[in-house]
Amino acid sequence: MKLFNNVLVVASLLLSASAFAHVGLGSSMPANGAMLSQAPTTLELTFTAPVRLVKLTMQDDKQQSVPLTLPASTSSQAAFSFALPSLSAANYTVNWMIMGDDGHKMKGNFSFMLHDSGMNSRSAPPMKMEHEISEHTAHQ
Ligand SMILES: [Cu+2]
Repeated sequence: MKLFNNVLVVASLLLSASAFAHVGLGSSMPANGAMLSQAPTTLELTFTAPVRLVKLTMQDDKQQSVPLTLPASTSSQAAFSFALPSLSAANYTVNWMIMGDDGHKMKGNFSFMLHDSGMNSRSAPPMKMEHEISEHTAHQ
């Protein structure tokens, strides 16, 4: 009976995994959770299959939008690149919405942090390379 229950659990896990096997964001530049000390000049998104980018917005943690120009092309592509205006130190969130060739819309977001270059900060925070973005408010 215990074995039977375990088989059921494994089977339902497999089913739910395949239900989420749609196209998604493969990687981005800056990467999700990146801590940058130099402002990026381009934003790159690479999806796991060619998609149409339906919507793309970027905000800092004060809800100020960063203007992005979506590509004019309506054909599907896997990789997108955008020129960024000069960014100031803040936490940024990128929200994307895509439509895959199967007609499914998917959306998601990722975040990265741009730190002050530190030139005029009186006491630099201790070096800590992999803190969570949620921790970041604590060391401001
Ligand atoms: Cu940080």
